[in-house]
Amino acid sequence: MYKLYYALKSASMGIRTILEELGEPYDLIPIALDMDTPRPPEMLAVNPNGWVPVLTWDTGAMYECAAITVYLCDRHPQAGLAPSASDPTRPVFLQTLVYCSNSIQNAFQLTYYPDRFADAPSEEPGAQRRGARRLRETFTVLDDQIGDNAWVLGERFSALDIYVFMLTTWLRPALGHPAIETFPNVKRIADKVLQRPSVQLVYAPWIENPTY
Ligand SMILES: N[C@@H](CCC(=O)N[C@@H](CS)C(=O)NCC(=O)O)C(=O)O
Repeated sequence: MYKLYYALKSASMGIRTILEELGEPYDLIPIALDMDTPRPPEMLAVNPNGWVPVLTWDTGAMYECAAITVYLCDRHPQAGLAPSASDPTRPVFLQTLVYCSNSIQNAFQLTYYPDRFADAPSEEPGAQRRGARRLRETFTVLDDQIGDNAWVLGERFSALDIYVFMLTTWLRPALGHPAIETFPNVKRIADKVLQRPSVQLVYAPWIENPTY
């Protein structure tokens, strides 16, 4: 039985979607995104940063959304959510997942948490503007990589498609972010991922109100 430290709007929604796709039982532990609300000590023991997602199970625990994604896919290979180590698409699976986490998520962080990147409050709007431009740059690289592919990896659906979908739910033109229509290949895949029952369940609050 998995335990997922969970908050709406956060990267923990992607991990919950993967657990739904795997058909694995899990408990959600609700966490306030606001860092002023104290985290449970057992969560902080795993992730001293206090961020979600944190995943625990009978014999272990970990954080970092991309790493959890790989771990879950490898632990439950029968679901076919990731190419195996010997599959020719494994390198691009890992590369793209790390790019999403390291470059695209980082650009989001500049816009959502500018205080972590600016030396003074007066410099925060500059960090936000740079983050919004960085979103355009990094999503464009992903969009070009996808090209005419049916899914990010080509013909095959994978956890990477869920990850990319999750990233698109954070795009807010009202915050200066590019609109998803700017990246038609990403949008084509996000639209298909949205149809999956797992996504309809987990993202119901976002589907009802995309600016929730
Ligand atoms: N690199 C981490 C980032 C996790 C992260 O930024 N989580 C956000 C929600 S998406 C969070 O917990 N935010 C609270 C905060 O950072 O103050 C991951 O991918 O798991």
